[in-house]
Amino acid sequence: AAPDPGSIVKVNQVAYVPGLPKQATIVSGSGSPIAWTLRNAAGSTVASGQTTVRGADSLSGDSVHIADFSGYDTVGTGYVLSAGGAQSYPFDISAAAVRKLRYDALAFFYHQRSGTPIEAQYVGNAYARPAGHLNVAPNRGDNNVPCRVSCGYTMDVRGGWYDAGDHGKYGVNTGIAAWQLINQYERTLHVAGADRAALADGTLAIPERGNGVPDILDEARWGVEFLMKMQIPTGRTDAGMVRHKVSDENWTALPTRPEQDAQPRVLAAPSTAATLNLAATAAQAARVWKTIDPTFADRALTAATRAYTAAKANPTRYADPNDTNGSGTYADNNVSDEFYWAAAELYATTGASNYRTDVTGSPHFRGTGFATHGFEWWWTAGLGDVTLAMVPNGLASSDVSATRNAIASYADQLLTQANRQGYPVATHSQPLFVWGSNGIVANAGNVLALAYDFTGQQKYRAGVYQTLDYLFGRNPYNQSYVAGYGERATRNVHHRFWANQVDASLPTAPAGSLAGGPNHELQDPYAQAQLAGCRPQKCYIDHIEAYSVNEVTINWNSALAWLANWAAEKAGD
Ligand code: 9MR
Repeated sequence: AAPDPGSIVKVNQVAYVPGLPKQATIVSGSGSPIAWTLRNAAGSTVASGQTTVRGADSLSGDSVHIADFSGYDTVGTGYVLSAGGAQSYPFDISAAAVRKLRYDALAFFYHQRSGTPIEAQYVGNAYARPAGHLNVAPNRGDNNVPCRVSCGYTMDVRGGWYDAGDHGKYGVNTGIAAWQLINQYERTLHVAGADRAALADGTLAIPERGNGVPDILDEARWGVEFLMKMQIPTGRTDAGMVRHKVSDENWTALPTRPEQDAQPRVLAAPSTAATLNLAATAAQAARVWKTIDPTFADRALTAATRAYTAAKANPTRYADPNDTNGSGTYADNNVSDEFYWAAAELYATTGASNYRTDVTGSPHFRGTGFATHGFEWWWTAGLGDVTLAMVPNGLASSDVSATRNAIASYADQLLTQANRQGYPVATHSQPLFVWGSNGIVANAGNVLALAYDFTGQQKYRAGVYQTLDYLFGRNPYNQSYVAGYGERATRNVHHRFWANQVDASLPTAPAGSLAGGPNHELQDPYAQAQLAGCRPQKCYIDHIEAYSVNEVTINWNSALAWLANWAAEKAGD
């Protein structure tokens, strides 16, 4: 059955941030306003008022009112909002939660590392595990992986991050995830007032802490190095291209810890998209590591250049949409956006005229990709735009302004669309709740944040925190989609190790993991059985088998980490 929606008073059950709008959604069929009351932890009424009637909301099927208690701004814990005879979950008024989430959301990446032990000293005993995929029986290892369609050689592709609840490692979501971590740091070099100290060495619990390099870059490098290993060596057919994925030959059961996975590992054919993901992120890395580690920066630029050249020679090598035996497809047969992104990164890093020609000649130039979408693993033009809008480069200033304006216009579309909803959330140029909708929501929040960076307009800043309100429980099921945050937070994500629901000796999702979220297409049997006929925002269930609504991925968590970091930084403005 569909989840119990809980209290009719839906709030951000984690924390509203002081100085920002504070709203709740109340389910009520009343055609006239109803009274609301805000009480503090001691039970005293600290504010009260009347709701605004919003009426029928198509995304949830609920009739709703809005309570606005923005005027109350005293920091504290244990607040409860009452209306229509019901009480909300308790919540705080404080920036402490987003300040913690900026690190918890990044910690997700260390947990997902492959080929290295996950050590208790960094994650605690419950989350520690031996290294996966190093060829220690019964594990097959990524040391010498053959091609699924024989290629006459093997590759050593140890390392990287498992993308999600399975043990595949994929070029196209490693790329955007690594880019978002690096961009989170690179933003602090170029956006006035951005907080670089918050991302310094020693801020994350990872083995590299204390090595003199910002921890977020150490984590991102784990992804970039993996993409470089997936590049076909010189002298081989398709040299310079990047293999689309390395994964199990067949799906494993729930649970399967990484080191117990006995499936053979196989390399997929190279894809243009994965190759351009390496070109883009390694070019970005070459820029950011130039002074931090010049040797790595040089190696990255060489890999990026080779990849770009190979992609141009092989522009239509699409991932196989039917290769679903032991891994997902991440298939995408429009790579014009990846070409633009890679050219933009290479141009920002090198200033070379051939990249400039490719950038200015692209149909995506000046942010036109933002006409329909923000950015996702399959739509990366906007990542190139963010770089060209943020990082000083040789483009005409009118082109840079046009790019910034395109980002702000898209942010306006997002706000207009959100403000029509009963549970307002920026998602997409059309409100879509598909596989990974919470990743789409978090990325839309990134666009709002960037619009604020470029324009300083408060409406965009408010939109970022409204995005967090939705993810933290102001939604039809009172569901916090961030593990460890809120009274009713996601626990049972689809994951082969965080599989407490099927094996009590295993943990639930670690704090800061973002669940995929509502998906009206219901693409797994469990969700289909439980949620048939659901309205879009109600197509969610916190169950380990419901992979099309409750998986986690590196590319959704990278979007959340970027957003939480921004929200922590701007909380005090
Ligand atoms: O995030 C991906 C989503 O955009 C697609 O619609 C979906 C179906 O193709 O696949 C998602 O990615 C999954 C990948 O294919 C396999 N590992 C788990 C990923 C998250 O569910």
